Amino acid sequence: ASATRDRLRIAIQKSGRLAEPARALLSACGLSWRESRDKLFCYGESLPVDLLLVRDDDIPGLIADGVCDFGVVGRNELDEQAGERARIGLPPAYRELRALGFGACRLMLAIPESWDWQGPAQLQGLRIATSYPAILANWLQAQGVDASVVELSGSVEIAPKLGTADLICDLVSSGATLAANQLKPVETLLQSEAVLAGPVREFDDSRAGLAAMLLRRMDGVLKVKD
Ligand code: PRT
Ligand code: ZN
Repeated sequence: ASATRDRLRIAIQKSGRLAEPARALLSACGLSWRESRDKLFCYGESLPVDLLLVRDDDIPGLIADGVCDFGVVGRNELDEQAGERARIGLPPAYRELRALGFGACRLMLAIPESWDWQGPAQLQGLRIATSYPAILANWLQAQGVDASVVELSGSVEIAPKLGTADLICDLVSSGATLAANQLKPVETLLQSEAVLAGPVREFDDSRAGLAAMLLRRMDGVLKVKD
């Protein structure tokens, strides 16, 4: 549970694919910040809305712990950590509030180019490398397939070549990375994009009004972009 606060805190990626578009969106909502020297915390000037610049992986946990109120993060990361929480019996601690229209990609199964794809039943008994073990395990269960999930934090696409897995489950945008590794995409597990994530419960302090205003402005900005 988060302590009472009178300023909103939004976590965004410090650097990476979502960093610039997240800032641009929040700027378009009328927010501005005084840059701090360490650049991890940006103090809101136009409104009492501060930024925390972090790794994308940390954003769901920061909201769950009440350290931040909102976050801009890929749906893939949010769903993965929600699945992980559910697996260990924790209640939902954040939810997707808005889809933001940037950072689009798909979480896909990809197999060696030389294979014929006959459907999920073909995965029985195989090893699948991924950085999204919870989403993959849920999908396999829904398909009624028993395959082993090999969790890797990076360079998932070279696992088949190294022999550590038979196929992979990874994010794809252009598909160039798969092609460069002689892999082909065959199934989409998740359609992802950057989302605004927020707490499950309503605010009961002055953040409530600020949050409502921010969402209203964001809806205006997102509508103009369509
Ligand atoms: O440092 P930090 O932990 O914050 O950053 P990160 O390296 O974990 O994340 P980053 O910046 O790479 O990605 C942030 C988010 O961008 C992801 O969680 C996704 O929601 C989204 N996104 C959109 C992508 C891609 N597109 C994407 N193409 N994330 C990763 N990729 C990878 C893909 O897996 C492949 O390896 O980029 C490579 C190029 O993709 P292709 O298909 O164009 O070749
Ligand atoms: Zn990351």
